[in-house]
Amino acid sequence: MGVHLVNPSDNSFGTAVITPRWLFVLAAATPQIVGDPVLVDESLEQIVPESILPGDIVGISVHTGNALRGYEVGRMARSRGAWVVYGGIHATLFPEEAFERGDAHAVVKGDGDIAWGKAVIDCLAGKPEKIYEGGRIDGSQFLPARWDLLPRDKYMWASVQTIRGCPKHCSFCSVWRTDGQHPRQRQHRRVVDEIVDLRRIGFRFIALADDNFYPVTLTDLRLAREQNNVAKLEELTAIRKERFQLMEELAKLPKDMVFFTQITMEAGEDGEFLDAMRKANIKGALVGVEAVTPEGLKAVFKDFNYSGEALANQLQTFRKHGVHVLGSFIFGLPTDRPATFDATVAMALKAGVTFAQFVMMTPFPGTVDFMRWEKEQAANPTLMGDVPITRYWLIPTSVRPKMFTPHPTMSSDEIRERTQKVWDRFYNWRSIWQRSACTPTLRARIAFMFLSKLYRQMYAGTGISTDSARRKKSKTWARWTAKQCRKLFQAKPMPELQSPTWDAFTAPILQQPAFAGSNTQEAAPFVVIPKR
Ligand code: B12
Ligand code: SF4
Repeated sequence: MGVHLVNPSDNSFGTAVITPRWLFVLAAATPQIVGDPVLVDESLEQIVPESILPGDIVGISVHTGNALRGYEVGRMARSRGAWVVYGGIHATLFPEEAFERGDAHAVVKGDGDIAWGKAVIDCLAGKPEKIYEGGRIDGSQFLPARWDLLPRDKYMWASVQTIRGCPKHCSFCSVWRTDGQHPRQRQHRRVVDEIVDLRRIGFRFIALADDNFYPVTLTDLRLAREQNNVAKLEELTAIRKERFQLMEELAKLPKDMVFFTQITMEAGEDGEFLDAMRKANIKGALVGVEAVTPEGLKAVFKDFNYSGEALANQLQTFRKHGVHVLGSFIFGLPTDRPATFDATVAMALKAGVTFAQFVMMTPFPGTVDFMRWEKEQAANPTLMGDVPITRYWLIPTSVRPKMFTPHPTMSSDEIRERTQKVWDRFYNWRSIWQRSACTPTLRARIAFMFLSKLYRQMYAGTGISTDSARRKKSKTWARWTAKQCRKLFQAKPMPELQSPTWDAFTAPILQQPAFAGSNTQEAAPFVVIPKR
């Protein structure tokens, strides 16, 4: 009997940019009694059906974009006699779909760190429950990933989560609804221990897989002070203090380490925070710019962002403090007009963002936009075959439209074509060459240029492009380039690197125990053991 964890994907490139963290966290959550799980990341290579044997347990993670492929894998696994368990954001939001379309035996909703162990034990006993409520566990319960199971030559960046949840409420985003608005923060020592493990095996590029690395703004603190809300102020101050402690520890790690995270633009007002980021080697951050006009920002409930000249200044501030920005922009908002595309790319160039992504408006389940759209469609649903458009992820990718919600003035094709032109313009060789001046050496400059093209190309292969010839060419090109790029990210392993010696009085660490026996009905309670 073996356990397999599968990250489904229609696009396999042989090399991937970022490790899918859930795979290595669930590996840590797998009861020791069943041995090490087999990890299959289909963004590298697709699963080999013959590897699944009767009685095996197959855990599949689905987000909306890969749900259809996930269900295919689940049906295959069940037909081979395996137990099939789904988890991940999409399965959390649509558990019934995993049963109907993916032949599930069980679905874990929410966090899997604790619930997965129970599901495995129940499958072993031949009696899985249908639904496991994983809920939102506290930051202190997040399991460290099993990096010892990571294939060494496949990924460019590893991913480590430091915080989960976001206090904002953007209309296109599900994070605040599924992961909550209360930031769940991991203790800095646990984050650092994991990073040390990764540096030991030769990873120096780490994506901090956080929803929002800056959960407490200066405005939040000021408001709590003005309202004389002592409890709130203490809570916010403690969260902020923990962020600084983390950054202080990151700053002590080998100087060749590079971190990247996701953050709101508000951090641009907080020079102290940005300086701490720079010292901590957090060299870049994805900033959700979304729209460059006040109307656009209002449409997505993101009025806390700046527009116009103030926006350019705010983004430049990151750069001045040594933090590069990957600007993320959305096209297809109801307020967008043909002129918006040019204005956006002009702003991206003017604001000096180092990378940019231009995504097309997609109503993801669990978001305010999705609920609004579903309501509008209820009376007279648009169908594609027998699939309502509001279940677009069930439409085969070859015929799935690129946009789902009609725009008041532009057709989907127009938006797609204009978006593609914006990508082409931002990532033309000349612009990339100019931006590559931010790197210290010629080698780094060349690497920067390849990476920029790879980023654009991977997107063209899987995102906006509808032309299958272009998609195929993109994929072949991306596969080759990804392999070359990975070598640039590789570092010499440092097996001698030690974690800091932590203060014995900091909170103890929760670790998963060995499960007692195969007929255990309840997941054993987590034991508290001192670490180091
Ligand atoms: C880091 C991140 C990225 C990174 C890295 C992705 C990677 N390779 O790992 C980057 C920036 C590249 C990225 C890209 C995208 N992302 Co993203 N990303 C995240 C983020 C912030 C954290 C993911 C993470 O690593 N979490 C840490 C792990 C441990 O948590 P987890 O994955 O949730 O897994 C836990 C549980 O869900 C559960 N679980 C998960 N799988 C399984 C399976 C089983 C069997 C079980 C039992 C349990 C279980 O247990 C785990 C441990 O508790 C999430 C937000 C979030 N809070 O989830 C968005 C998120 C997943 N991304 C999202 C989106 C939309 C995207 C993009 C489409 C954005 C875009 N427009 O291009 C792309 C798609 C990329 C792709 N093809 O996968 C959405 C997905 C929405 C949806 N309904 O599908 C999310 C939820 C954010 C949002 N705005 O709503 N992303
Ligand atoms: S888009 Fe970013 S800022 Fe807005 S709710 Fe989601 S994680 Fe938070």
